[in-house]
Amino acid sequence: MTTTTLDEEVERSPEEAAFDAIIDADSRVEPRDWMPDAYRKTLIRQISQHGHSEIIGMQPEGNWITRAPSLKRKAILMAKVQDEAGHGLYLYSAAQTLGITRDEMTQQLIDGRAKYSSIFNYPTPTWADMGAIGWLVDGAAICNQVPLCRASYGPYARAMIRICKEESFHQRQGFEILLTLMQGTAAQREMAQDAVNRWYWPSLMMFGPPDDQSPNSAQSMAWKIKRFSNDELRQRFIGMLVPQAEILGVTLPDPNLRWNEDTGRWDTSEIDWDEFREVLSGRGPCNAERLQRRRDAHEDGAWVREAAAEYARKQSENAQKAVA
Ligand code: FAQ
Repeated sequence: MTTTTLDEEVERSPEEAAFDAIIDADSRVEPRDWMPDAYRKTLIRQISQHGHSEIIGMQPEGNWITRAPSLKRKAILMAKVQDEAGHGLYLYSAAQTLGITRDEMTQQLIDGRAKYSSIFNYPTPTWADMGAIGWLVDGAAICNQVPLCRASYGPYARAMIRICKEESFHQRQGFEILLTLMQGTAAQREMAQDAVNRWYWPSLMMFGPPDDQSPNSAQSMAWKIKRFSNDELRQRFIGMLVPQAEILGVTLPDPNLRWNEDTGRWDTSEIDWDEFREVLSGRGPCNAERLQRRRDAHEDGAWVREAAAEYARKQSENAQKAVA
């Protein structure tokens, strides 16, 4: 917390006091401002993980671009996957303002040292998975990310505004895919329900561990990076899904799901946190495949990076000659 005792007040440097004042006033910290090392580190961790999630997150849907059931669906899916690449780039740019380079972040990802969202380690065997990803995964992303538009770090908060607008479109296209399937044949309805069954629990895990096992939450909330706890947002997400599931005609795969008037919360079955930990430690259904694909793409793109660097070198050489 930025609240301090009198003794601490005396010891605070002018820079620390200025930083605390920005946080207390709900204003924005900008790259030029002094900030505590731990604040900088936490932001680099969260923003780079978030950027990696967008980049790895292109793969499960990229898998369906060549097999989308119509030209219109294909065009929409391509646009969505391209949006995700764009989100990755805004986020990497925001992280770069904190002093880490894009190369360092990429290296951490392809070496397997960086985390990315657990959700992208699950397979996409049917077209209905495109609907379930849009509805559930983008839905969870919006719930988690709208409050990040008010994060205390300016470049992150501003990147999130545009990202959230695009995620809303993504969520609606997923909902519409599922709605179309649910209004189709019995086999299509079954395919939609099966996808919802497979993505529901992993989408709840996207919000992170329960509050009492979330080591970063308290400090991130004190710094106003996170505005709500993992469990609060998970509850909000369930509340959003319940009426939408009814409109779709799908069943959320939790027999214990019900609104509890006394607690003012949704009662649910226990989330399988062992599965979450397995996925985080690299042993999810698709972890190895996702990382290998990212490594291959990086190696295959080496010639593009070399050509761009050479072009930039020539441009700057020409500019210098023109000045001389
Ligand atoms: N997966 O103490 P906390 C998207 C890690 S983008 C993997 O609670 P924190 C768009 C956490 O990093 C989806 N790791 O941590 C899209 C920490 O590890 P560390 C990504 C997870 O940071 C849609 C440790 O566990 N969104 O979907 C996960 O306070 C469709 C302890 O956890 C963001 O990144 C997880 N699910 O809260 C793209 C949003 N949960 O670093 C394509 C921004 C936790 O200490 C298709 N991030 N961990 O070793 C956040 O809001 C936060 O970082 C949380 C975690 C809420 C994810």
